[in-house]
Amino acid sequence: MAEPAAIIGIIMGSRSDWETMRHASELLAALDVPHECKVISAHRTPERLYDYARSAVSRGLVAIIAGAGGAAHLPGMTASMTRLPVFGVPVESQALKGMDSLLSIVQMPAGIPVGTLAIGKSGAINAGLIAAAVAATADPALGERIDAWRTAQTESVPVEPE
Ligand code: RP5
Repeated sequence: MAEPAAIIGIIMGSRSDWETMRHASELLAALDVPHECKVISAHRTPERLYDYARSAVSRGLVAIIAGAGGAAHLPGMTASMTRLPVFGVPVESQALKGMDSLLSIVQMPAGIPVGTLAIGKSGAINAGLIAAAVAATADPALGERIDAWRTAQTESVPVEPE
């Protein structure tokens, strides 16, 4: 049977971002959300970015997760070319530990929003959860899977530290 069409796009500025961004993908897979993962650099492949962002609505995506590090223009440039919600994940950089990525992504000018998550793995997981929550507004069964995921998380927290 054919794979269902992706409704969430995960894009990242480099293959080196995959170690962080795979956590968003794994979260969406756990919730059975059809998604796609692409390497698209705002600086190195600007035309690939243009084509991706411009076609996102017509291809049926409902949200985009964009992860990048350093001079992290990918989320903002993506948001400038689509009305879809864009969630930015600052990837931890070697030189500045992701503070550069965070500030590059979070300080958008009024009018072009990027929902900015935490630096690194936590941000990638939460980006997956937020994107899934967006998709769940039109998919009650997905909403129930998110509720179940949250319940399992709550039940996994021990009362005692040892
Ligand atoms: C950014 O530059 C990417 O998002 C990545 O986090 C960083 C370094 O990229 P590579 O030099 O590892 O390809 O554009």
